[in-house]
Amino acid sequence: MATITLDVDTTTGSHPHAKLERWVEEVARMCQPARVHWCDGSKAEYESILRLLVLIGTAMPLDPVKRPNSYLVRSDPADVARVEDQTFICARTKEQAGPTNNWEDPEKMKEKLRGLFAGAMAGRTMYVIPYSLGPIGSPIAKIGVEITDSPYVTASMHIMSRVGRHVLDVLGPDEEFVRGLHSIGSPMTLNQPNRTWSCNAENKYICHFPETREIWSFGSGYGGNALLAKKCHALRIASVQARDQGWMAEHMLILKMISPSGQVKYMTGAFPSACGKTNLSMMIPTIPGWKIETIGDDIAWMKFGADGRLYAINPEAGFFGVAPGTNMKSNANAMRSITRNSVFTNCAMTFDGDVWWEGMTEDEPPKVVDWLRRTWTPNIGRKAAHPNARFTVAASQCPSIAPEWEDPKGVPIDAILFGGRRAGIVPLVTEAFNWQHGTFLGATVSSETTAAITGKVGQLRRDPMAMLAFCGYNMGDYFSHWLKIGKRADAKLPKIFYVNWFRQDQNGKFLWPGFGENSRVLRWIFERCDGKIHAKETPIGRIPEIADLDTSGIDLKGSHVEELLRVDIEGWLHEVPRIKEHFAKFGTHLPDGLNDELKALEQRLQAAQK
Ligand code: O2Y
Ligand code: MN
Repeated sequence: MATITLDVDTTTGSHPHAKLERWVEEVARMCQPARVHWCDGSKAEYESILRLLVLIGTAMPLDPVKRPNSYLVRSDPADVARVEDQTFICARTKEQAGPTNNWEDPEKMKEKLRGLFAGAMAGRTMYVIPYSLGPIGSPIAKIGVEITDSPYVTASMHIMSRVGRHVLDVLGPDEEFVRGLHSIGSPMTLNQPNRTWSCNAENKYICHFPETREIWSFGSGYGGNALLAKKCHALRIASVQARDQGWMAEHMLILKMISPSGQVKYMTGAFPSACGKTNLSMMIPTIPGWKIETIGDDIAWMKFGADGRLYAINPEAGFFGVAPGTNMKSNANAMRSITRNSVFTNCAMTFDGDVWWEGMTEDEPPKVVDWLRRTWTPNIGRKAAHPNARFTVAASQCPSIAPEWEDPKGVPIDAILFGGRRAGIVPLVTEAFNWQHGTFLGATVSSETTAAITGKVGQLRRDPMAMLAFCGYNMGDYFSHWLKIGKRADAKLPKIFYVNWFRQDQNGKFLWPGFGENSRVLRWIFERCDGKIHAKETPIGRIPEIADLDTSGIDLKGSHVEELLRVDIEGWLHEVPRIKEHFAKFGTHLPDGLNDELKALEQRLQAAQK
């Protein structure tokens, strides 16, 4: 085996975390790296990893005046996004993984993975990254350790989570931590061609072992496949921990809304991809006197406090946002966050050493280098940036970040929002009658696909609670967990709402202006939480009275507002069998409460039709 440098405190002898140390040794024996580096999370460490990435051609420093301390990384075209068809939940039985996950027997999968990982890190450095999801020491936070042979992943983990020795200081010898093992699956051998991004495109496996709280990821170095703290730990494994321990791990933004009189409400929101979740979390309201601050843009962990309220933390420390479409109109706070200390992946590069992507500027630049390093000019017939190009930046750099975003006790949630992209029938905003009805709304979340995600436009995809790709167990049981949360005797639960910014007129034009104007809808939600305003009871839920939706100062026809809030009874009756079909997938795991809600909806609609 190669010589291993255990970069630990040799003055005090061996590492105090014997279990962790044993696991690291076991992995090193299997993967045969040239060296082992224990990450301390320091700035110097981050800088030295980036120097290395520049040296090997993976990263390019951007112009230090235009974009100080920032880099552009270009991946292999075969490694540009999460691979859902190669993502597995290796629970003991297929039924435990449920109908929406790929499943493989844990022992069989481990055997395959052991074969793939054997010698996979030869010639490379194996980084050991202890991280905390959530503020260190928070009662809601959890600890994980990722082992990876990718310096890009290590640098990204520095931004996206809280990394370093201080994490180990709070990890007791018997405390549970999630083990994440990652390799790009490309050992360095003699005569190997010099690649700036190595991966193993033919053998990608993103595997979760919920019983043992393990993640094994092979072959990809990109995003959600490789930064194991994010989707793999903070959602798939955490959702299982949350089920077992009575809390919630959700694919939700967290925002704080402040009224002109200084009253505060905290809201979480779950939206499928391409619905503007990051933009909403950093939104600048257009209604005078109102403010939005950001707690998180992607994941929320919620636990009951002693007062019976649900308290949320953002387990992450950074944003890994989609670059294309991000601009000063859609998300000024994101644009201001990424002016420095940022890593960009698969964006285009301008000739003066900055990054560019479609939609970033009103006018397209005359010429850039595209993400595949080719010259790009407008009208060339292809994109300059990859549609899944990303920015990675510390949350602390966001101008709208709330001062309490790292409060260890979390923030008390007043409202939970669900939403999707629907051209018809789903009103601008609907309030659930109660928690069970809200769970039903979440379980039926649907969105019409955009070209950026699937290449197919307008197909309806059900994405319950926006967790379809991220629930680490049977989704039917996940619905039951939601209902169980609502049955806690002393619970003071958030209200649940469903929003749709994407309703269109007969000509396919959006009826609602979106972006900062969405604050008008959040204001109605805010005031409903206070019980200050009345809402109209309809068969699908509670809807604003037209007069209560603040549309002052926007150019919106009265007929458009009516259409945005119209409950299309015939359209909803047509929706019912589609929901039945969706629910049928979960078989006996579908909780009765959701079937009851569906029946009650149908009856209310039929009564309204008469
Ligand atoms: O394609 C990837 O690897 C990134 S996916 C992602 C990144 C940040 C936030 N959300 C997502 C997602 O797919 O929901
Ligand atoms: Mn996400």
